[in-house]
Amino acid sequence: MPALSPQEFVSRDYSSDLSAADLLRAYRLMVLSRKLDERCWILHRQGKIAFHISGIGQEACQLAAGLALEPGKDYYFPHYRDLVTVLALGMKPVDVLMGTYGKAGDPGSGGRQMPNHYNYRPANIVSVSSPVTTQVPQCAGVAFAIKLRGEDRVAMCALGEGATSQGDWHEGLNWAGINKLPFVCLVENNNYAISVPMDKQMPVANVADRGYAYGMPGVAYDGNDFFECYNVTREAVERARRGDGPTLLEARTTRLTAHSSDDDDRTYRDRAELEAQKRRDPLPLLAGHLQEMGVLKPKAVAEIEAEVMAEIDTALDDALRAPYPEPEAALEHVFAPGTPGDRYVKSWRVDW
Ligand SMILES: Cc1ncc(C[n+]2csc(CCOP(=O)(O)OP(=O)(O)O)c2C)c(N)n1
Ligand SMILES: [Mg+2]
Repeated sequence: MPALSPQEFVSRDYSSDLSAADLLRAYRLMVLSRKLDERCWILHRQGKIAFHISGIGQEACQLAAGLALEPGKDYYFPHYRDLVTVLALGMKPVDVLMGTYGKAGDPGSGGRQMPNHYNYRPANIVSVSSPVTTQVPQCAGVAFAIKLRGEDRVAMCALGEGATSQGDWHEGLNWAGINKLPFVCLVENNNYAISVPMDKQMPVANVADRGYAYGMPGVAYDGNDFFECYNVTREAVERARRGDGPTLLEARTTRLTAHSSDDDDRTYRDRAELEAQKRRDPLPLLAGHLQEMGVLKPKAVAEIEAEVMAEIDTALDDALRAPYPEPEAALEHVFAPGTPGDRYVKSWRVDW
């Protein structure tokens, strides 16, 4: 069964719900994410941070997810590229940078997680795990609990198209389909799993073609067009809220950087392809759209950029000044308090 198009899936123009102020907030979030992401690349190249993995080029589908969910009510299981999603759900640049620097103020893990393993309890953002796709059965499990408890919540997870080759993806979608769960799976298809292109990852043309096999609609859409992304993502979230069951979303998007700070994509990626993809960069596309609508004035572009750069500078100063965790903190949260494992770990004498 081929993937549905946005025209076949979306019942109304949800983007018309967004006021001028909402659209300016969305644009500001996308600029904030882009500039923070670029700053992390610079910090890495200066030898000041250990690792970075980027969302640059994929922000439109990510931002749409962040705006379609209700922070603190719905659950989000992010992909490591989802910087703008977590900012839209309420994380601040300083929270992100605390994680990047492994500081005690890292909101979810207190500095235990790798950079870009986003987690934030106030917005029900459940931590990324390094083995890809573990978030999918976790998300289906949370969606199952939501359904059993009769709660008005939606659980959404995001991942790359390469990660759909893992067994966890098939198991999670199957469970969501069997139980008609309030579950949305967002596949950010950037056509590469590190260096491996899409046609070596799966025998079908679209990830979304597989939705039919799990009893849910699969929708393929332009993941770089914010308005299309918002309409499709809102429809999937509304469907889940109404009790109509899960949806598989496939945002066709572009990774405008190497896989990570530790990858050199010149060894496997044609430069002409990358140059062509830069013409579909979601940030200038959104700016152009908002300017045509008269929502974004030319003067505001520079003002927003200056504001965002100042916010990042302050966040970086705050993260750098913040304390590291105490070494003993590494022994916390390993086992539940009072269990034999906990007593064993606490009995260790460690000469830090
Ligand atoms: C289970 C597992 N296998 C391999 C890896 C190494 N790895 C990290 S990211 C990645 C590529 C994932 O590609 P995709 O799902 O398309 O996401 P993208 O990075 O393109 O956004 C791989 C193979 C891992 N983290 N976990
Ligand atoms: Mg990919």
